[in-house]
Amino acid sequence: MLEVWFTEQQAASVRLGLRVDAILAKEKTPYQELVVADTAAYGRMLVLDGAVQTTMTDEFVYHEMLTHVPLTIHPNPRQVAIIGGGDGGAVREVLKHASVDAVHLIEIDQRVVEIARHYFPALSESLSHRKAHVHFTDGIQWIRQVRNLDVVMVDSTDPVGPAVGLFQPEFYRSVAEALGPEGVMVAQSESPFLQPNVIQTVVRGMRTAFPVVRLYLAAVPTYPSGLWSFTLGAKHSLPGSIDAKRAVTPTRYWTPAVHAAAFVLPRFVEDLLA
Ligand code: AG3
Repeated sequence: MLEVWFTEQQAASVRLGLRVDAILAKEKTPYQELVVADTAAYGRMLVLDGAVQTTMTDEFVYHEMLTHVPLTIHPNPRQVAIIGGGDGGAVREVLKHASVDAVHLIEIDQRVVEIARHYFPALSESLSHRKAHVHFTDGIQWIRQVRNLDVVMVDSTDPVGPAVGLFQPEFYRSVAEALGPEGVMVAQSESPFLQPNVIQTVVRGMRTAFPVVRLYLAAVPTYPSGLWSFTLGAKHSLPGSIDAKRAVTPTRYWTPAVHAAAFVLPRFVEDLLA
């Protein structure tokens, strides 16, 4: 029997293999190479430049933890921006917060949104919501000319290709200026096992722009090593606990208790931040 396998080269000597039932799309966009495939283990998958971005089976972990953590830390999030995230999964989660008036998605690659609208309706339907505004432009430029955002989330690819600038200290300082006085930002910051240097770069860069910088973790099985990090920057100290009245529904991973636990770091991760 013929078996087709997708392989991601996650690090110089680590690969992820997923058996593929069908390849649905494969194209070179002006920014990157894009693949959509149905995998046997994790369902439909979006791949950019060889790196798994989303699978339908584990996307909830990543999208819930990227969004609900900063949105419940902010006392009253109304204006939200997502840099990247063209699949729409993060927008879907943001819209679960009744306080949000507008969520702006800043995606450099229009083809990612078009492909998501076709192959990932459960994620991309959110982009048609009346509160959702999609901008096809460079997030680094866009963020420089906005003010008074409440929460900014960086839902980027790895720090290669189009996303490099989203890992620079200058970008975090632009985000801080674009945020209101209670503003919170979060950026996906890779794996403490396979990209510890990326975590250090993000944390150091964010510390130049925010007085409070905290790392938190979640388990995303299709991302390198399965243990994924997010770095949060805030202009104020974080609330001691999440107000039960702010509970978000429905969720499958995020709960107020998971939120609190995610900031408790294993010692080797604490050591990375020293
Ligand atoms: N963005 C984070 C993907 C990073 C995964 N890296 C990798 N597979 N090497 C996900 C975008 C989903 N909205």
